Amino acid sequence: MKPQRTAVLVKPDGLQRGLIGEIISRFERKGLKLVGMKMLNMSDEMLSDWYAEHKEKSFFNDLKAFMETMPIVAMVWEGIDAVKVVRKLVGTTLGREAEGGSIRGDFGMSQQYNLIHASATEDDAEREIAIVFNSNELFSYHSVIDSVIYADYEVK
Ligand code: FUP
Repeated sequence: MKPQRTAVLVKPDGLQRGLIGEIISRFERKGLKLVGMKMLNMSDEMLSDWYAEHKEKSFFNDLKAFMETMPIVAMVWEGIDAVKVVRKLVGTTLGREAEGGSIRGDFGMSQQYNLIHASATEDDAEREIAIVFNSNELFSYHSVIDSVIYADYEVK
């Protein structure tokens, strides 16, 4: 099975709440590999591309304005089925209904202030990664713990 890459943003509320370390730690403990990370202010143009599927929605401008209030932390995580795995760790959109044990379920109450974004599909992941990262900002490296994270047959 080929590892996938998926995009994560810790949003302005996650930054304010001091949850960056907690979030990174959850993904690390799961066995995912960090292959890119940066802090940036997302421009209106970047956000319009990022949230293109919500362009016609009533909350689109509000959401963009919120995302522009301060820097966000963007990351790319790698692993087998990483898109699905990260979405599960993140939890459903509305914090107050998200499953306990998930990031939104453990730390959030809101729909807009839901702390974190994670790519919904492999195509979204590819598109979103390209919005924020240049190819020389993404890394491929051997992780010494891979041999205890996956069985040999899973990574062949
Ligand atoms: P998710 O994939 O769980 O991040 O959520 P969606 O793609 O459905 O929504 C994208 C972002 O829009 C969410 F993070 C929160 C925000 N949103 C609102 O602010 N209001 C809404 O009514 C729905 C979504």
